[in-house]
Amino acid sequence: MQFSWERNRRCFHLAGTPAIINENDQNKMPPLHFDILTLFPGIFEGFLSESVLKNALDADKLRIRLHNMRDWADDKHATMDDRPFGGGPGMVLKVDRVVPSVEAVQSQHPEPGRLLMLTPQGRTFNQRFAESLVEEKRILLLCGRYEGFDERIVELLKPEEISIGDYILNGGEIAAMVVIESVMRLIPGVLGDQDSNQYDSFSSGNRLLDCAQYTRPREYRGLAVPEVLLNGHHAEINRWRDENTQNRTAEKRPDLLEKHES
Ligand code: 6GU
Repeated sequence: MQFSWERNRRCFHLAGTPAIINENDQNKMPPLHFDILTLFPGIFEGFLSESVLKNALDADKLRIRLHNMRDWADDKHATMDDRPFGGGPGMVLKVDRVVPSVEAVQSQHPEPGRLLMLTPQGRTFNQRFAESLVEEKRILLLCGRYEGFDERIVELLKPEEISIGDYILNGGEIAAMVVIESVMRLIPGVLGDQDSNQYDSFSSGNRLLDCAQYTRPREYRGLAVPEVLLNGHHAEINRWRDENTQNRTAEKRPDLLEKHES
């Protein structure tokens, strides 16, 4: 991918040179496609142009289109928000701006994408949810700002409302990045080692924390690496790791053990 943003009229298109997809090649999955609707597309710039995500876009393992929601505001000030009826602090995203922008993006594709609205009111995002998203063809991420969305946006669009935790951010952009990064790791072939995400903490292969890891030097400031990891005895190493996983989880995240057992 050349990181010059192709400015279409309403969106930046970010993808590698589209690979020629051989329809007969059953092994080639069509790339997962994210549409992002935001008032601040620039927030995503560095995120999409570095490291694993850049490589995945270059390899056409996923495609991302960034849309500036403001492009659907037709008055000269491009007003996206307004004061809340009934008074109170903050501004509310306007239903007559947001709904047409979502509909326009959805209609760019033959089938609508799975619509996720990033909002602190949403259900908390987790690894299981990420695993369900990687099965999709298209996902539309709708990022809010200010005090929130006019409630009629939710009534009309019926999005899945997603939060990334119980704290307040200025908008949904960082949450959208969290969703994209956690999902793209699950796309086959994105990580170097095919299996390297399978046993990640919280994944369906491992609902517990990872075991402790060490690398050289063998001793640092009087702290030695556990002897068992140095002896090359794989059965013993695996036993130590299983035990370490249980102990670490019991100590740091006992709530995960309770869930694991039930
Ligand atoms: Cl998705 N949006 C905002 N504004 N704040 C949040 C959030 C989302 N998730 C946690 N806090």
